[in-house]
Formats: sequence, structure tokens, C-alpha cells
Amino acid sequence: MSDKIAYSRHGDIAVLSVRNPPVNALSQAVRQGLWDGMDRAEADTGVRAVLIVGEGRAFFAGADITEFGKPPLDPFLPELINRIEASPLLVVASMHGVSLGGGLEVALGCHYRIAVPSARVGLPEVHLGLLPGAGGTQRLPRLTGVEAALDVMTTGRQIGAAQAHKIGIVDVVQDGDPTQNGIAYAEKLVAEDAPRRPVSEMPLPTPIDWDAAFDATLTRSKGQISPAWCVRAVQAAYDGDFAAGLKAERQIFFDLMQTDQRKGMIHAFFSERAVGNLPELKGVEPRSIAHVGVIGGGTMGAGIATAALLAGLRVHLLEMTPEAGEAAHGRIAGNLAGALKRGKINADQHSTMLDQALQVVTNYDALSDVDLVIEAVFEEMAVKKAVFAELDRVCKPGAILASNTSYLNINEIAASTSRPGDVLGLHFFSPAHVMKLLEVVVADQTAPDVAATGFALGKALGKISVRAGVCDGFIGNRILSTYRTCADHMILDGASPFEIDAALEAFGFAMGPFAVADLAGLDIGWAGRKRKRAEGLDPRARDVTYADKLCEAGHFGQKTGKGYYDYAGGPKARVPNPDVLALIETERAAQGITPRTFTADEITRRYMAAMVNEAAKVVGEGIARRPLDVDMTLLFGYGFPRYRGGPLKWADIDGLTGLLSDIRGYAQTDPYFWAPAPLLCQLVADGQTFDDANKKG
Ligand code: T1G
Repeated sequence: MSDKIAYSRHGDIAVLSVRNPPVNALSQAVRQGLWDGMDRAEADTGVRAVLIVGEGRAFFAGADITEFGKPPLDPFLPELINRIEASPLLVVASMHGVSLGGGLEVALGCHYRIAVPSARVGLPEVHLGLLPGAGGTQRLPRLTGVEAALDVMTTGRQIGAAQAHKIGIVDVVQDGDPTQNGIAYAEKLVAEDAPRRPVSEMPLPTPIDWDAAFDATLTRSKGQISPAWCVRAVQAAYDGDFAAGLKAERQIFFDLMQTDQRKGMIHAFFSERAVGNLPELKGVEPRSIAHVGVIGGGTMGAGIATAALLAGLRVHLLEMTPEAGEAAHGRIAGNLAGALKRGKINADQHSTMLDQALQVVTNYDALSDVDLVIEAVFEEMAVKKAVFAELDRVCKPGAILASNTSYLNINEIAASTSRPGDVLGLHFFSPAHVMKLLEVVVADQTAPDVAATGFALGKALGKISVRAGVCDGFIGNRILSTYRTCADHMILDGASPFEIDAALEAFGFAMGPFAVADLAGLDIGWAGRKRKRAEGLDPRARDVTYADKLCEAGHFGQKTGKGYYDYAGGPKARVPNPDVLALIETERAAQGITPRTFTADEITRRYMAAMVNEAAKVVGEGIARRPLDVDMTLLFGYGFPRYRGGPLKWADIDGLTGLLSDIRGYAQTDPYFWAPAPLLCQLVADGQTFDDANKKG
């Protein structure tokens, strides 16, 4: 029997304990072990029931995702679960930690289910571009009804033991050791001569309007297809017997396995976990952080302070005046009230954070004891240097000095202190207590343990931390500036901001670039353009000024009620602002441009080509370590559709050769903007992909 399953006997109960750390994924060896374990129990004289239980921190985290895309190996999970269900013995599942995907499907194949109160169950396959492929779409509705089953499958969310009991998945919720609980429950069932209860033989619940459910789910999933196909799989249960339903589920599963969305989402799953693991920081001990200082209590400073409080850290927030301090305290209180309302914290935690852990100060000396300080003041180098000079004066030796700048030169800031090794960038995204992305900007002199501390803090704050080198805009904003410039070029040449937004929203972005600009505030881009012009634009660059005219007229987007769109009817009822088109026509005439039409495909192609090309430069220059670092940055900070895996995963799937040839085509008319990235040229020349570059790490 495989070493992944331990067989033991407790009276007339045979126990199959699963040991495949870290999360008991249902690898081939685990499946084989379970099959052999069932055979052994059925052949073991005197055994009346079998208990399946997980060791370590979970029952099962589902099928082994590392086996996806490879030739499937016997025994297949659906057959194994049918085998378990068909056993003449009673089979009991005792669940703790998570029971996800194929793991919950194993439990649904058992005749009885017991769980500890902290257990969580779910069918998250849709998060991998798939659906439950081992009977979940056929068995779960028979226990919970169609609506509850579809809610679990199409959202992929985890539900607690109490809720799982309420909707019929779990029979008993009991605290204690899962193995002991399971044995006692199995013994009780045997003593009561409880019947085997194969779920597959239970009657089907009342059907629903399948087409309506399919369409509603598709709309809700904004371009992702697997949630809607869960509806068709459940519907198939009503077209024939259980075996026919299982066959239909399997077919849909295999069809989804072939999709680009599956490739994109599994890439996102593993990249999300790999992006924080940097070979150069392996074994580097981070400094301990319990007390954080934040300089500046504006939207960003208050958000950063909130994130630190929510992570259980003490916070000293510094503002220049008591009034400004009060305003900052108010912002943080508002953020925490929101967390309380969403049930993220309870009332005790809320008051502890606001009344004890947070302190608003107006004197730098109050920061003498912090372990790390994050500066979030006005984006001007002189202001930054003045702040860091004060921090250098007051902070204790070993304290880490971080800047939340979104583009200024961290090397220059570090060099202005006496301790450049203790300086790095920690670039949060607004709202900082909500957005998952954190760019950890490692400057030339940043010490390894300081970089490691940046990542440790990111983990503590629940962030996806990405290592970035020093350049204008680091990873995310540098790439953003390029694809935004590409959009502006298309506008000069004939496209409208509204066509561009529509094309990119159809591609899967939650919001197009111009709606995003209105949300963030047009004054930010305006300040950036003014700064770049002051630094001197390359004469070969095409200049675009219509957006400046919009800002000069006082239109900064949502915060002024008008920008690219008019928000008179509220953010959700935005309508195109016709003044923008007039400004654009004036600029075209001034530049002697005859506008032409752009199809949505061409808009998307050019936009993505610009994004990928700049991303390849960012990786090629080492600003981003690996292509997956860029993918995670765009996914968690810039609204890139997760089911496409990120711009460089999308490029691999779409084909680098075609993309490079398009870029070379665009470069015919604008060789400066469309200079192909050397890395992209090299990969195409070598017949390689960005994934190959990821593997090189
Ligand atoms: N397969 C393989 N490896 C897995 C895995 C899995 N299912 N789940 C986790 N890991 C690895 C992960 O990559 C990481 O590795 C380590 O375990 C710890 O994970 C037929 C087809 C379970 C909630 O989608 O959601 O069943 O980085 O860092 O934050 O219907 O992992 O250390 O090398 O995430 O505590 C459905 C996926 C599969 C669940 C734990 N199941 N996993 O979170 O730790 S499809 C899922 C998770 C399926 C059937 C279908 C989470 C977790 P490394 P971690 P965590």
C-alpha cells in the first residue's frame, strides 16, 4: 500500500489516514493508497465500517494541481469515489481544515460526514478555470438542492462547518480530534445498524430554469466561462441516470481542461504562491516588526496604517499639525468601521486597534522606537529627502526606513541618509488596506535582511508582494504608462476613449483605462505628464495634450463629477463626456491628423502588444525578476483579468512570434515607441516562451 495512506484497525472500524503534506492533495499515490485501503478493509475480517481522515492541516485540498496538463494516471478520481461509495461497508469521512474540490467530492462519496467546527469545505475548481470533475456536480445537488449547490460551485467560495451542516453536506459538527471523532461516530453508526447512504442513489431535487441560470452566471462571471458550465453539468443530472450525468460532467471537465482560461488560472494559482519566494532571500532572516510608523495621514498613509492595524501591529502615525492628525485619525476610523461592517474584525478588535494600537503624533521624536517606518507624503524628491533626514535622525539603529513613492528614485532617497542599507520602497496601491498588491522596491544598497523584512511584512499584511528594481514607475506604473500612451496614440489616430474602454472591458478588464483614470483622478496623470515634460521629452515621442486641456478645465474625473465620463448620474451611471471628443478633434486638426477607424480587435491587439513589449523590457532589465512577477503585478494591482493569467501568460498562449511580428509592423510608423524588447526578440529567436524564462527563475 502506498506510504501516503496509513491503515489501522480500531475494533471493527478500519481507519485510512491520509498523509500527503502540506495539504493532502489527491495525487496518484494517494488515490492508489485509498483504493488499496478500501480493498484491504473489505477483506479484513470483522471490519464493519471504514473511516477516511486526513493527517496534518487538512482533509484533502483537492486533486493534485501539479498533475494537470499531464497524462492522467489510474486510478481516476471519479472511479475511486464510485468505488468508495459502492463499498458494502459503511464509509465515514471525518473532515478538518479544508475539504476542497476533489477532497469534498471524496467526502460526498462517503455515506456519512462528520466535521470539526473550524472545518471549511468548497468546490473552488472555477478558480482554476474548471468545474468539479469527480461527481461533485451530480452528488452535491442531491444533498443541498440545486440553488445551494450552484452557489457553492459557481462562486468557488469556502463555507464553514456550521453552514455546511445547515445545507446538508455535513451530518455532524463536533469539536475534538478528527480521528477520534470519526471512530466514535462510525462505531455509533455501526451500533445503530445505520444503512449505507450512497448519495448517488438519492433523489434529484426540484430542477430550475437552466438557461436563465446559465445566462445569469455567464454575465456575473465577466468573461470567465467555467462557472456557467457548472449549470450545464448539474442540468445533465436530469437527462439520464447517475452514470450518464457523471459522463456529461467528465466531458465538460475535459473540454474546460483544454481552454486557455484553465491555463491562465492555473498559472495564476502557482505564480501567486511563487512570486514571494526569491532564491536570493532563501534562508535570510527578516527583522522582527511589531511597531510601525507611518508618515502622512492622507488617503495612502491612512490606508497603510489601517492595513498594519488589521495585521495586529502597533502604529504611530505622524502628521504635521493636530488638525491634520485628527483628519488622519478620522480616515483610519472610517476604514476600520468598514472592516467591522464587513465582519473582517469584531467590535473588541475594532476598539483595541483604534484606541490602543493606533497613536497619532505630530513630533518625529515619537518615532524613536518603531521597527519600521513607511513614508507616504507628497510625491516630491525634496519633501521625501527632508522626511528621510528626520527619520535618519530619530529612528533607532536597525529600524527600516521605507518609502511608498510610486515612481521616485529610491536609490537617491537612500543615498540621502546615513543608513542606505536600511532603506527600501514599499509601494502600496490605493486603497492600501484593500488592494492586494505590494511592490517591494529593492534599491542598490538595500540589505538582504531588509528586503526579506519587506516580504515578511507583505505576508503579514495579507499582500501579494512582488520584488521590483528601481526605475521610473517600478514594474506596474512603468508598464501602465506605456499601454496608456499607446491608447492615447490610438486616440490621436482616430479611436475614441469610449471605444477603447469598451474593447478592453470586453477583453476582461473590470474597467477600461479611461474609466480607471477617472476613478484614480486625472490630476495624477497630469502631474506625471508635466513632470516628464519638465524633464524633457524625447523629440521622437508623440506628444498628446488633449487630456491636459481637460484637467486645465478642472475636470479630474469622479472626484469632480466629470472627466472622460460625466458622473452626474453617479459612478455606476457614467456617460461619455462629449467635451472630450471635441478636445480630441481639435488636437488632431492641430497635428494635421486624419482620423481612421479602429476595430475593437485592433485596439486590444495594440494595447496588449504595448503592455507585453514594455513588460518584456522590464524583465529584460531585471526590474522584475521573472515574467510571472509582472503577471502578478498586473493581476493584483491593475485589474488584469485573472482568467488570462497575466499579460505575459496571455502572450505565451497567444503566440510570441505573431506578437513580435505585429510590433515590428507597428514600428514601421512609430519606430521609437514600438522598439521591440530584446528579451521578446530573443525568446522568439530561440523558440522559447515567457514560461521558459519563469522556469529559469
Ligand atoms: N494540488 C497541489 N498542490 C497544492 C494544492 C493542490 N490541490 N493545494 C495547495 N497546494 C500546494 C501549494 O502550491 C503550496 O505549495 C502548498 O500546497 C501550500 O499551499 C476533480 C479537478 C489548500 C486553501 O483549488 O486553495 O480538485 O508553494 O501556500 O495559504 O474536481 O492552497 O509551498 O510549494 O496555498 O494555507 C481544487 C487549492 C483542485 C485548492 C491552503 N482545490 N489550494 O492555502 O497554503 S481541482 C483547490 C488552495 C479539483 C476535482 C478537481 C490553498 C489551500 P508551495 P498554500 P494556504
